[in-house]
Formats: sequence, structure tokens, C-alpha cells
Amino acid sequence: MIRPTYRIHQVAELLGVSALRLRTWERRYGLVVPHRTASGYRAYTHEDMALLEQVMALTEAGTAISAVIPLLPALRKAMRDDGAPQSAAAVSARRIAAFRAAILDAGARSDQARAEVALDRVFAAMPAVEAFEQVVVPVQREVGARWHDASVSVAQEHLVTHVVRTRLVSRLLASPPPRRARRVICACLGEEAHDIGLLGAALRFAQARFSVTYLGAQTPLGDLLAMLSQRPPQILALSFSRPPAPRVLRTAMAALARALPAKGQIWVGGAGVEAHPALFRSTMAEVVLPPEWPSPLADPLSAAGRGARRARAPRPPASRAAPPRSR
Ligand code: B12
Repeated sequence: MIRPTYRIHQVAELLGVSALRLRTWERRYGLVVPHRTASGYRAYTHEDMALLEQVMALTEAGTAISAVIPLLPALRKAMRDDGAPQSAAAVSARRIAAFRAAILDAGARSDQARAEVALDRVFAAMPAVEAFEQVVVPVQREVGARWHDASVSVAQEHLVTHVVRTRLVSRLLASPPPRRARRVICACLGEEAHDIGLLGAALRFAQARFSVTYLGAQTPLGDLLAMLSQRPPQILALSFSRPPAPRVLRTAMAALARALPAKGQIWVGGAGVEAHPALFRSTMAEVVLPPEWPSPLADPLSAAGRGARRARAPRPPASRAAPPRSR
């Protein structure tokens, strides 16, 4: 198996620590002595990076590096015992900022390999849903802002979005198997080409042990209606970066609601919904405004655990109207 390794400048960038400090720690304390390539470059492994991350968390919390050294054997043992990614709460704000900066920098340099390394580090460090919320969403929005002021080209935006998208799709494929017959169809209607937010929602549904049918961008309304009749889901999840014209939206949503089974629900999210919640509520859809995620998306990891013990149909919060049920 080929094990990916990182050069010292990549480690420095990803962890938000200078290369000089890494060399000093290595020379003075023998703290992470990486392998060397045939040409003599330092080649850090995932394990080296993980250990350095732990060390940095301690030094950032105020522990002197000399006091961290005696802890190294225990840190190494803890890493062997528990290889699972930490929660975002355990990853410092500084590291999260460094992750975001590394991806944006890779985009600015048009360096796809670098963007891939940076995103792989993010998903190795945090559970997928948290990596999405803490890193992917702000990065995509920043790319949009830079694209808007012309400091990022469309090609560079495509590069970052492609790398992000492939990672999200692979996380979706690696989700735990669905536990019960709860199915969600995720789609963007009509001309809507933005599907990264939808992928994030799909990840949440998958973590909550839904069976996810992911259709992605630009799904024709007629085809979606046909699919709903052919294989009805419990939830239809739609993402809108902008709202369609109100009349078009209401007509489409009414047709979709009629095509769903009696207890079916339509959940809508995306920047277009966040900007015009009243319009979407008037269609009787369940409006999702992060960070207020309705159950079971609020905490997909614990929802997965609960799902194993007892079946419970997802419900919109009591204050919100359910979608129309009549045909
Ligand atoms: C990448 C991108 C593209 C890519 C999309 C590729 C893809 N596969 O997604 C491409 C190149 C196709 C594209 C095209 C266009 N884009 Co564009 N794009 C972006 C960009 C940079 C990032 C989008 C993104 O990934 N956002 C991050 C996601 C994760 O955020 P989010 O959708 O808000 O999701 C959050 C929540 O809303 C929620 N959520 C989202 N969906 C759902 C669904 C459900 C069910 C739930 C529960 C939750 C949920 O989850 C997330 C948080 O947890 C944005 C910038 C931005 N600010 O977003 C511009 C942006 C959205 N694009 C914009 C524009 C103008 C366009 C174009 C019109 C450009 C053009 N002239 O052609 C076209 C329109 C294409 C079309 N027909 O839709 C504008 C929109 C302005 C507006 N509101 O009108 C933006 C804001 C850029 C800008 N600063 O001006 N774009």
C-alpha cells in the first residue's frame, strides 16, 4: 500500500506552525523525526502529523514543549488505541483557520495536489459533518467572495469546488449502512447548479442512517415527480442558492407535495432559503436554517446511535407547519 507523506512546508502550512520550529523540535527534543526521501527531504506520515497535532494542542493550551516531551509515549499509545478523528471541539480554532487558509492558498496557486492534501488532512482530523461545517462551508463562501472581487478566477473556483466535491462524495459513500427503511431523495431543482450544500445535507442524512438517493444539481421537475411516484421517499430534500420566482416555486412545491406519500415531507435549505424563509414557509416546506438543524440532522452521530435502539419518524419542530399531505 502506498502511504501518503508530506513535505515539511506542507506540514507547516497545514498545522499552522513554522518549518523552523518543526526543525528545532526535531533537533532539540527528537520530537517527530520523519523518514527521509532518497533525495534527503523530510517525509512526514499521517501518524507523524497526528502526533504533531496533539503536541500543538498541548502547547497552544499553555504546556511548555519541554513538559510535553515526557508525555510523548502516552500520546503515541492513545493514538494507537483510538485512531478515530477527533470532534471539531478538540481541534483548535487556530488549526481550523490553518486548514481553511491552506485550501484557499492551494486554490490561489492553482495547485490541485496541494488542495487535495489539505482537504484530506481536514477529513482525517474531524468527523465529516464537522469538517463540512467548520471548513468546507466557510472556504466555499470565501472562494465565492474572492471570485466576486475577481481575486479568484472561475478556473480556481472550479479546482477547489472539484476537490471539495470529490471528498464529500467519497465520505457519503463511506457512510454507515442505513439502519431502517427511511429514505431521502436529495436534489437541486431545474437550473440550480450549486450542490455542495446539498451534499453536506446528504452527509447528515447518511450519518443519521437514512438511505440517501442523491440526484445532485439541475434535476428536471418532471423527472423528479416521476421518481417520487415510482419510489417514494419519506423526505425530499431540496437545495436553493437563489429562490425561483414565487409562482414557479409554489407550483413546483405543490406538485412535489402531491407526489409524496401521505407522511412525506419536503425539507428545503441553501442560501436562497436563508435569504427568503417566509417565501419557502408559504409553500409548507420544512425550512432548514443552519445552525438550527431539525432532528435527526441536529446531531447525526448520536441520531445514528438512537436509531439503532428505537425507530422514530423524523418530525418538523412543532412550531413549523408540515408539508401538505392531500393529493
Ligand atoms: C461553487 C460555486 C458555483 C459552482 C457550483 C458547483 C457545485 N457543484 O456546487 C458553479 C460554477 C456551477 C456556479 C455557477 C453559478 N454561480 Co455560483 N457559486 C459558487 C460558490 C463559490 C460556492 C457555492 C458553495 O459551495 N457554497 C457553500 C455551501 C455549502 O453553502 P450553502 O449552499 O449556503 O449551504 C449551507 C446551508 O445553506 C445548508 N444547506 C444548503 N443546501 C441545503 C439543503 C438542505 C435540504 C438542507 C437541510 C441544508 C442545506 O448547508 C450549508 C451549511 O450547513 C458560491 C459562493 C457562496 N457564497 O456560496 C457562488 C454563488 C452561489 N454563485 C453565484 C452565481 C451568481 C453563480 C452563477 C449565476 C454565475 C454565472 N454567471 O454563471 C452560476 C449559476 C449557475 C446555476 N444555474 O445555478 C452567486 C449567487 C448570488 C445570488 N445569490 O444570486 C454566489 C453567491 C457567488 C457570489 N459571491 O456572487 N457557482
